[in-house]
Amino acid sequence: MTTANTAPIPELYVSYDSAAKLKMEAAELPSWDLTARQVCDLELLMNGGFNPLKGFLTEADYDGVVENMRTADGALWPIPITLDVNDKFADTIAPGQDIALRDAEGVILAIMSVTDKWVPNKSREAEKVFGADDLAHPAVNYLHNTAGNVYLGGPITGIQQPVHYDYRSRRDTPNELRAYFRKMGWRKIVAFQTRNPLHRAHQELTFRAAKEAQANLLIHPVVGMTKPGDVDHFTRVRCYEAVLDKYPASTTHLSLLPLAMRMAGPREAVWHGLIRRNHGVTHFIVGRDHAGPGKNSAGEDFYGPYDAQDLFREHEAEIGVEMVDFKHMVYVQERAQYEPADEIEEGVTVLNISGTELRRRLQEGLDIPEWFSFPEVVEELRRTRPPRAQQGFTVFLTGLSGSGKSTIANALMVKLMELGGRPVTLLDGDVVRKHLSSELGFSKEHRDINIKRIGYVASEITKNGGIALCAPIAPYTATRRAVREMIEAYGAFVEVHVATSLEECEKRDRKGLYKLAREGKIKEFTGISDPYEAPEKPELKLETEGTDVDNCAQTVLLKLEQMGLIG
Ligand code: PPS
Repeated sequence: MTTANTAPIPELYVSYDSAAKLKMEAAELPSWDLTARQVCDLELLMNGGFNPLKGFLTEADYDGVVENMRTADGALWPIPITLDVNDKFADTIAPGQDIALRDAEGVILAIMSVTDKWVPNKSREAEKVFGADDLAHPAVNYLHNTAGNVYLGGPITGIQQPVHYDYRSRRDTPNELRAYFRKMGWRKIVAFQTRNPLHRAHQELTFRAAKEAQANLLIHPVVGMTKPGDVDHFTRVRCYEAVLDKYPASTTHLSLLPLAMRMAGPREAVWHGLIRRNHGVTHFIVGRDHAGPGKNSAGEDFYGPYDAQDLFREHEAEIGVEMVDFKHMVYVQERAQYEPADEIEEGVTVLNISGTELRRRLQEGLDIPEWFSFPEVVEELRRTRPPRAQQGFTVFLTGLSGSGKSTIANALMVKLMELGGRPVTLLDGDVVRKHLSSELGFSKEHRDINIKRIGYVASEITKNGGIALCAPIAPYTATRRAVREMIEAYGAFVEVHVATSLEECEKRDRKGLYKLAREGKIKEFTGISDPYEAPEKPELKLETEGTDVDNCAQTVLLKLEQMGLIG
C-alpha cells in the first residue's frame, strides 16, 4: 500500500544570506530575460517540483528524454525542460560561462552555469515528444514559432522564487505541501489535475476517487500556462474556491500549480505523475484523453483516448504514484444524482452537457441547470464571459496591398458605430506604421514585430470590451495565429481574408506602389518580391472583385451577427 512520503525533497535554492551576495554578483553576468514559459519551468526546477532535474537539460539529457523519456543517467523524465534562446543571445554565450536568469521585470531569479549549447532538431523533438510534427499541436506550434533556435543547458543555482501577487495563500511548493500533509496526518492523498472550472460531475468523481482509495483529496489545478483559449486562472480559482465548500470539511485541499502545460497527452500524464510525487501525493487521477491537445491538422485526435492511462500504468511503479481511473460521471434524472456511466442500467434518463454546449449557453446567456453546475461557479463564468454580444472582439482583415482592407474596415467601423454599444478602434496598416511602427521596414522580422504590436493593442481593446478592427497585410500564417491566440484569451478573433487577386490589386494600383515594385524601386513588396501566405481557414473570405465596398462591409456584419457578436 502506498503511503505519503512527506520527507523534504531537494530544492535548488541557496541560503537566504548567500542569495543576497549572489544576486549582487549576478548583476555583472550576461543575462537572459526568461519567457513566461521559462519562468514556470524555472520555478518548478528550483522548488523541487521537477526533481530529479538540477537545471535546464544538457544535450545528452535532452537526447535521452526526447528518444526514450530518460535522462542520461537513466531517470524517467518524459518532457524536455530546455532553455531556448535566440541566435543573437546564443552567439554571445559559450559553455563554461554563468548567466543570470531574470523575470519579465528584470528581477534575477537564478544563475545558470552553462555547460551545453546546441541547435536542436525541432522536427525530431515534435515527432518523438508530441507524436507528430504538426503545427495544430499547441506545443509543436510553440516549438517552431515561439521558441528560440538554440538551447542552453546546465545546472541552476536558485536565488529567489518568482514573485506572485495573486492567490499567495493558495500556492504551495512541494515541500510546503509535504509539510501540510505531515501536519494534517494525511497518509494517502489523491491528486486531481485540472485546467478547467469544476462542475458537479468533477466534484462527484474526485470525491468518489478519494473515498474509494480511502484517501484525502488534493485539487491541484494548473495556473501557469494551459491551452490557448482556456478560461483564465483568476476566474478558475474563484470557481475552485466555490467548489471547495462542497467537500466534507478538512478532507480536501486546494493548491495551485505554476506549471506550463505542453498538452503532450501520454507523456504529459507521466510528467504530471512525477510532479505530483514530488509534491508528496500517493494517487493521481488520469482520465480519458488526459492533457489532450485537440485535433490534428487532418481533424483527428493526436492520441488514442486511453494512451495516457496505458503509458502511466507501464511506468506506475517508477513514478511512485498510483493511478486512479477517472470515472466518467453522468447525471441520472430519475434518481437526481451523479453515477459512474459504466454502472448505469438501461432505460434510465441520463443528462449531460458537453463543453461545447456549455460554451454556447454561456455565449448566448442561456440557462445552465443546477444539476450540471453550482450556481456560484456559473455566476463566476458569466461574470468573465458575458454573452458574446457584450464581449469585446477583433476583426482582422488580411490581404495584399490594395486589396481593399482599409476601405472595407472604414465602412465597417462606421456601420458598427451606427449600431452603438461598444467603442470601435481601427488599426489600419498605414496608420499603425505611422504611429506605432514608424521605425520598421518590411523584412519578415519587422513585419512580425508590426503585426504582434497590432495584436497586442487589439487584445487589450478586446479585453476591455471594445471592438478592434485591424487591416494590415499580415502575410505570415504563424504570426496571424500568434495574434489569434493573444486575442482569443479575451474574446472572439474574426479573421477576414480580403481575397482580391494580385492581378486585380496590381491593375488598381491605387498608390502606384506595384509599378515601383515591378521596377525594383521598392524591395520586399508583398505579392511581387515577398510572400503572402493566404489564410487556410479564415472565419470569412471576401471575394471583392465585382462587389462594392458597402456590400463587403455588410457581409462582414452578417458574419458578426451569425457569430452572436452583435445583437
Ligand atoms: S505588414 O506586412 O502587415 O507589416 O504590412 P502593413 O503594415 O500592412 O503595411 C502595408 C502598407 O505599407 C505600404 N508598403 C508596403 N506593403 C508591402 N510591401 C512593401 N514592401 C511595402 N512598402 C510599403 C503599402 O502601402 C501597404 O498599405 P496597404 O494598405 O496594404 O496597401
